[in-house]
Amino acid sequence: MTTGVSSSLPIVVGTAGHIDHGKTALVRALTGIDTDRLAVEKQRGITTELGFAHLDLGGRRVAVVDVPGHERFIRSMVAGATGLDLVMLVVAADEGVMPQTREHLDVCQLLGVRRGLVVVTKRDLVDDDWLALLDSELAEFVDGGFLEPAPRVAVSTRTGAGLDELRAALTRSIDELPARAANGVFRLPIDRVFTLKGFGTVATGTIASGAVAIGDEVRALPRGVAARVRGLHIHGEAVEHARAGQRCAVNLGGVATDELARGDVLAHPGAVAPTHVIDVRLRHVAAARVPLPGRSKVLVHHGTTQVGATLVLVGGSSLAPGAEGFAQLRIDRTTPLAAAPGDRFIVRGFQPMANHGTTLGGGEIVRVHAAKARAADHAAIVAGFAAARAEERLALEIRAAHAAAPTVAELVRRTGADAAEVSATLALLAASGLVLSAGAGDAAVHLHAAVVASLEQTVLALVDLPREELRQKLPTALPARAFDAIVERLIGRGLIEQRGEHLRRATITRPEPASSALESELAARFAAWALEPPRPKELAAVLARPEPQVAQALAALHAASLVTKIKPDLYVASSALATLEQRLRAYLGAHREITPQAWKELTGASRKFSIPLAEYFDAQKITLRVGDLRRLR
Ligand SMILES: Nc1nc2c(ncn2[C@@H]2O[C@H](COP(=O)(O)OP(=O)(O)OP(=O)(O)O)[C@@H](O)[C@H]2O)c(=O)[nH]1
Ligand SMILES: [Mg+2]
Repeated sequence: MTTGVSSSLPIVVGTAGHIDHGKTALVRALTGIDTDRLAVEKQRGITTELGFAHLDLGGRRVAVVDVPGHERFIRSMVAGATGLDLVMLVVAADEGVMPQTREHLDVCQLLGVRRGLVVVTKRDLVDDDWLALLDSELAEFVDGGFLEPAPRVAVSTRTGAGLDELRAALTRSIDELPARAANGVFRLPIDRVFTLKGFGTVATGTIASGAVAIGDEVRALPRGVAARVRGLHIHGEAVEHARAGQRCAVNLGGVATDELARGDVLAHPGAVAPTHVIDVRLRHVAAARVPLPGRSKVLVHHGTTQVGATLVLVGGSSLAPGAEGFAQLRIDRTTPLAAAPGDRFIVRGFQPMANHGTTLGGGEIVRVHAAKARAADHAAIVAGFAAARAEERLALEIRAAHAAAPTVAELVRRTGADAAEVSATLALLAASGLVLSAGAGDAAVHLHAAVVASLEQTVLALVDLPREELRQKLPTALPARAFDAIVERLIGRGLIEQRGEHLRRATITRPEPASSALESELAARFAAWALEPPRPKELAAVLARPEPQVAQALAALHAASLVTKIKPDLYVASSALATLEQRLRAYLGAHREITPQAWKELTGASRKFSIPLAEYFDAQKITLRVGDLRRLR
């Protein structure tokens, strides 16, 4: 309709709100497009499926998604709200806040939508006094949520009142949107599949992460149906490639329309592995009447799909309304999710709550392909992953794999980061001594320093043996090239030697390795010791190296900020300290203060270490000591 549109922004604006409050009428008034296409929608005057349009504002084009308000179609609403940049929460002037106004606002909040506007519709039906009253009700309603600072605009699609003001407010909000990251592996959750005459199979959706180009091989997950990208369209215009945040139509070759369905996720072959066991950070909606039990059957909404799952709380036996905690989603076997850490999700129950529908909560995925939460320390492990920055999280994944040293491709499937990002982070971790890489290129495998240290001890304890026999005594998961790397390191350090096929303890002592080798070994040891390292004066004995060299290496690590000085005779790995700080902040965010006992549990360390660590955070002005307790400063 409009010509001269200079660019398509990767921005999606969506509606939300109670049934019949005027969402579709608003989209039509703004875009000129009637998104209620289906006969049933026209007959009954309600929206049953997602509607798609586009909006031209200030010479730019953005995508618009219209969602149904009826409680029965909440599945479509959640699919539509996933990945929105901006939501227009629609409230009819004559009815005010209704159950799905609340539920939809909660869904948007839980899905991580951070910007929006409140649009009061049907303003022709009420007078100014009523409108003023409603506005104060709405101010209270959005108080404390992401819409608190959002503009509120009253419009009528009957008279056209307020529409110019709304367009101006939308333009301003779009200008202020932060740029969206386009990194990560390509994933496109499909929201529609249809056949287009002359083209064949077409699937549409908003790209959740990464990028895709014409000619790419793709798979529709979870079933892995193969297809090839023949064409790409954004807002009806043919393009060569498309990236995260863009709504696009993908023309697929080699696949029939009925082999695909809404809820499938398009991805590049091997880049995404559907997962059943997912660790999450979960918020229970404040509108709930009762705490969430330790274990319940739920429906999980992720991307454009809805699957059955068992929700198991981790580190607690119930979750109060409005509270946040860790949990595990055990997805039904037949419907694994093409999920990645950082994805958002919603969980719903089967009993509608008064005034709110069935949305129980939602949150963020912490870890995919997780181990079943049985071990007592599972909560601490999940908390560690949740608090970790990108490099630390990769190191934690590698550590969790133990001897089954993962390849880059496996780490891509666990993190959702693409191969280039994973390789760059691995290079940093290898340089800091936290990770040992063995082999080259795609076949290279990666071991955590803590695992390397324990495997080295095992090897040293097992020599003298033929090399192959020794390898068979190590964990079967250990790849041969990782075993070779460990043996070579021990030979390089002069601790063992190979005679024919036999590995045995070294008989001749070699000159000490260069200081840089000692530094990386020390860094790896510190990372493995985490919060409970030996004292500096014990290090020389532990490493079996001359004291002056060890002191020099420690000083070098300190200068490089790889270790932090807690007090003169206590240094700890900076990465472990950063993780502890994040866990401390999270704890104090939730509990206001921490007791000595809770602190000891949080650190997982003995008093010998937990006390100086607490004093360190006091000295850093992160915590304030009040008697026995500590608070955030
Ligand atoms: N008087 C008046 N009526 C309106 C206005 N906007 C919408 N309506 C009427 O409200 C009814 C519902 O409008 P829709 O746009 O279909 O509502 P909706 O929010 O999309 O409904 P669902 O998609 O089913 O949740 C229709 O009869 C519209 O004509 C308005 O500004 N003034
Ligand atoms: Mg509608």
